[in-house]
Amino acid sequence: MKILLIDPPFFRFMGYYNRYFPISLSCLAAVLKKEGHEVLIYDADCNINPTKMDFTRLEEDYPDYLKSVKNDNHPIWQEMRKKVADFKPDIVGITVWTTFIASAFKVASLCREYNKSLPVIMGGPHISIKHNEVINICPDADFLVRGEGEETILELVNALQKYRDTKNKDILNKDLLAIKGLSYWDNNKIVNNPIRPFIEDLNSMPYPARELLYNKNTYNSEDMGLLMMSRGCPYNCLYCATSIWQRKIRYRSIDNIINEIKLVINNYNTKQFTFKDDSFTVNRKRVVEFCDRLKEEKLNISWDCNTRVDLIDEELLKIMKSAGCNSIKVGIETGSDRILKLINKNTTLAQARKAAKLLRKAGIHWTGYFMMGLPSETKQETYQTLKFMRELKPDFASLSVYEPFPGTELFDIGVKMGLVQENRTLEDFYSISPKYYYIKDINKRVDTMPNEEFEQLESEMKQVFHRYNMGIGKLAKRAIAKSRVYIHEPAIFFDDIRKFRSWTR
Ligand code: B12
Repeated sequence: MKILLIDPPFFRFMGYYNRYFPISLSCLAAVLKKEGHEVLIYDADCNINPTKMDFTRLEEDYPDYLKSVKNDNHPIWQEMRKKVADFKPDIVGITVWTTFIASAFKVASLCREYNKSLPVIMGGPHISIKHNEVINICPDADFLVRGEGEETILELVNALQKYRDTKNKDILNKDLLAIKGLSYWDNNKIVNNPIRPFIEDLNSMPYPARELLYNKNTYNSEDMGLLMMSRGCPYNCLYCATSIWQRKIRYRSIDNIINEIKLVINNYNTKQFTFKDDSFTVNRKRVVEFCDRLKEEKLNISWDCNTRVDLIDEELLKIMKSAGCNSIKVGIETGSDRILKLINKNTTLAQARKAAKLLRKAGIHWTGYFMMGLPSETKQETYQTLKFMRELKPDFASLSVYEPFPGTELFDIGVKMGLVQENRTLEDFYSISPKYYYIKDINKRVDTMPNEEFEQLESEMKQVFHRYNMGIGKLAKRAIAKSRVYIHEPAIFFDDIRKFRSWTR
């Protein structure tokens, strides 16, 4: 079967940088390819010529995004029509996150425009949680895959292939009913098959099929270095939407990861890798083993990762740095111990102070992630966050405004507080700004102050963070952290300069 896997356009509509290839679709593509299917991954959000880089201002462009999504003649939709018509898929798969759901629905409708009976499959974090809503409001989604997708999509594609060959509807119905993790309409009835257990051995999965990315030459060597070493996270932060992984962490073996790294180096000459695991250092022993292997194998790569303030220590940072770690991102979130407790972060301000000190001492470039606008957060607490950021002095400070995502405990708390709307309609997704998707009353984003006051506070915070990051010393430190990569591939240096120029615009 010919399967087209699509990552819907989002950042690209607004001119923002985005070169993360979709790991999800590459994992699915690899499994389908192994079974003999012909697959193409169309990352329609890849934008190598950004005009904007300051993501703290992204929300200001959401009205443009909504306008573009609804504009049938937008060049991105014309490109998509052509892509679909050129590839002539038998099946389409679309990844869906809450933020870009309107775009995902539009992609589905364009596929249907190409061929009325083209089976459209949707999966991803939003579908895993809100499948009951999506199946009712999106007329163009035939099959929804909940949770981990590799085995489900393969069984589904095989069932659809059998149906194409036999035209036997009874066999198809029987096959569909046996596919765990699948939801679909059977006549006028929604069928939610039982959940699918997690893949027990992640090593049994083929490596993400980067080679099946449409226009793969668009990505530079660094873009291809995106990698996940584990799935899941044992922590229970109430704002986090990874409930599909159920707080259970599964690891790939170190051998398996090292071999993927070697493959990426061989195929794309990659020097800089990014490990996107939720909490990279959750298992200290494994990290040490991994670093030892990187050194033993003399892979000589640079890499960055995300972790928590309570999962690092001086010795570990030394080991990581000596194995090439050049950047670490940690969630500080807030300057208020009360809010830390509220979001169940299970860390304290004292631990954040200690982590900042250790990271500085280790000489590793580090980013602090901060949040504002959590339910019950007062203006004074938001200012505490600002003060705390200045005290910790991260090399880069990232600020996001809290948004309630379905499937999180804070979402349910928001529903109880009357701040969050549990369900949405198709029209809502096309007309409401993504930052308000599940906010009940857009004039009441938070419960502690009028909206106007909150927007003023938001704008002030974003400006301060932006100015903070623009410091010349900070920029120099970032450049130094990546210097090995720049020497290895000067094109990445020029690319970063272009990014910087878009960022300051
Ligand atoms: C890397 C990443 C990013 C990267 C993007 C990289 C990219 N293009 O892939 C960046 C940094 C840009 C990013 C930004 C954001 N992110 Co993010 N991100 C992640 C992260 C850490 C990893 C994603 C990943 O590759 N996972 C590994 C793959 C294997 O898992 P998966 O994507 O879930 O796919 C599996 C299944 O879902 C399913 N599946 C997925 N798609 C499909 C499609 C089909 C057809 C089928 C059958 C199955 C299927 O099968 C896959 C394989 O098993 C996840 C957390 C996580 N651990 O997953 C958050 C996550 C996806 N992000 C999230 C959020 C909220 C955001 C932001 C809104 C943050 C912000 N406030 O700015 C932005 C929005 C960006 C956008 N495009 O809209 C949420 C999404 C919640 C939701 N309800 O949609 C997550 C789950 C984090 C969280 N814990 O809450 N993010």
